Amino acid sequence: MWTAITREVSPALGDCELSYVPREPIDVARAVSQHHAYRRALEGLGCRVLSLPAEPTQPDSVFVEDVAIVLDEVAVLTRPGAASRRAEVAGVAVALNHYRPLLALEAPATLDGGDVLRLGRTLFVGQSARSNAEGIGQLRALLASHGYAVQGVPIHGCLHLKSAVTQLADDSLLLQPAWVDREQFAGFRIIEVDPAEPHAANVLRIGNALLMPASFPRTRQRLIAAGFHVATVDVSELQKAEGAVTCCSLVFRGAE
Ligand code: CIR
Repeated sequence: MWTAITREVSPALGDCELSYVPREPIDVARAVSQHHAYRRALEGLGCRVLSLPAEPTQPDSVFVEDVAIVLDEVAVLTRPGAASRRAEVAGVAVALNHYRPLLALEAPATLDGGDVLRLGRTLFVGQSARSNAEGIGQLRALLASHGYAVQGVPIHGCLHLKSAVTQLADDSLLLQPAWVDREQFAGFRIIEVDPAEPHAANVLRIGNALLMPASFPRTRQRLIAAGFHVATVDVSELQKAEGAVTCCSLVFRGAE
């Protein structure tokens, strides 16, 4: 059984942080209903979904992925790179405390969960504007005794590592070659996003199931042609806040 921790959309979503996406008006009511559909999609893929209440003073708090890294053995609370997002950690920590022993990164470390791609026992971490060398170093030190390697990965032109690459199956990745070097992932079968859909690399994998935004039909077609089953969800208003599908949940095994 999978558990997914989510947080409902803040009424302040329009005041979100933005880095590589131009600001445009966000229809918060529509974002709320899209997020509702996202949670139903997670249930459809076998998750028990926890919905934390909306945080009116935390515009980006729907993007729970950035405040923790949940592994089988422990969870690590991050110190988000955007100062405006640091208050989001505490509420998710209360929820996670029921499922895993908690570790935490400390200043001057910064690190966003969106930069962390776990492939087997290696955590690849994007060297982004949000995740600094101290953050990567602290993560490495915290997880070494649990048998994880932590490896920094250069990225350019996007917010997080998982904007550029996510996992499709044990041996397969979906990747945007303009934002991350595919040579970083030697040994994996790599499918590239369709060039007309630069933001399409963010796919949420739950077991053998995949979920991606409805707005990337060409990339989805590539995945179907490669033999994958891919569910879709319309997250257009969350995409205006520079979010996609992995960022809205923390999915992990366990807890009935
Ligand atoms: C931010 O800039 O922090 C938010 N507006 C978007 C965060 C998206 N997080 C993610 O993809 N992991």
